[in-house]
Amino acid sequence: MRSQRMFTAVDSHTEGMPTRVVTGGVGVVPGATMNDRRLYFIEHLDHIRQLLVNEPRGHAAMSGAILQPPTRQDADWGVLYVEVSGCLPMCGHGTIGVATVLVETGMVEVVEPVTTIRLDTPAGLVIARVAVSDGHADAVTLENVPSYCVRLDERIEVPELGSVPYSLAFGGNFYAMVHLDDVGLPFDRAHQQEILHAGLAIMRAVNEQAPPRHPEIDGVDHCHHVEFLAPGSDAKHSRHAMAIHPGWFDRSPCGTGTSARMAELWARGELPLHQDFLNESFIGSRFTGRLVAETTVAGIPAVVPTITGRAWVTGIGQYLLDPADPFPTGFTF
Ligand code: PYC
Repeated sequence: MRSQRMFTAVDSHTEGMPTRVVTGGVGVVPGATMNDRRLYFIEHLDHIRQLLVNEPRGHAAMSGAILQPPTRQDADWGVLYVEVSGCLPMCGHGTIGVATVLVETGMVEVVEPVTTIRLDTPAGLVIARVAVSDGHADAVTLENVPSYCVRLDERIEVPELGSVPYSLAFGGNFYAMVHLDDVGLPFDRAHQQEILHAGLAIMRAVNEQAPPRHPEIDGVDHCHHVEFLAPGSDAKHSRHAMAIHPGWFDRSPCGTGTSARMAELWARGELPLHQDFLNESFIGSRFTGRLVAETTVAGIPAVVPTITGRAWVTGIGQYLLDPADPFPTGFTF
């Protein structure tokens, strides 16, 4: 065996969605803030993301998180989120995976019944409160970055679909929210290819005609997620299919998507603070969300969401790159 790179990782899944938590092999990414590091990583180190999430080491719906020393004094760890669609500013299921791994590997001081971990993410400080019993991380409640509604009940012209009603909100990433009924599709995994096709067409239309832009986080200026709402979804219990660029579905209920959905429901006056919101994924797994405070983002009314979910450690791996490997950045299929 010979290797020119070796990455160490603890693999996990959060309500069905993988997070490869990279604990070694990347080194410290340059940058004064975690978002500067994200932008540096995208420009200079994207081959590492590709190697870790693409086939044959990953797959078409692979996701990961690279642990870093924090760039701010009030945080315990820094995190860079990587997945097949790129390097996200924030990822909810990934944060639940990271917090679970940090506790279960003893990489943080574990306190029962609740271990609090402060994470420096590209989108801002995220606080993870891990419910721990007998050293096991039973559930994680993360306090997310401020989330806000950008558009309510607007329409977008989408080739093949016509004029589609949608709303758009930020919950760590930008989410277009569309009712499945409005594109004539059922909430049924047997129809996943048509739902994905519609989602990618809507993303393209939003990014071409009205790209969103975060007023405070550099380089957060596109929509790569469409949250298709199932019939009957409301401010207490929502079910959705989350279509993600370049062509896959979140298996988890999507932490940042749940945050965006709660910001949208709050903007409608349908979801008050301190009320549970149950969000269900395309595979039926669940997160419980709550809004815990009101705030602003560059003057825009916003809310602070919490998301509670569970993760499980699935393996520990060392991922190698043989210098003769013909696919040094893997491949997509
Ligand atoms: O949980 O925030 C999330 C997420 C983003 C993309 C996939 N999952």
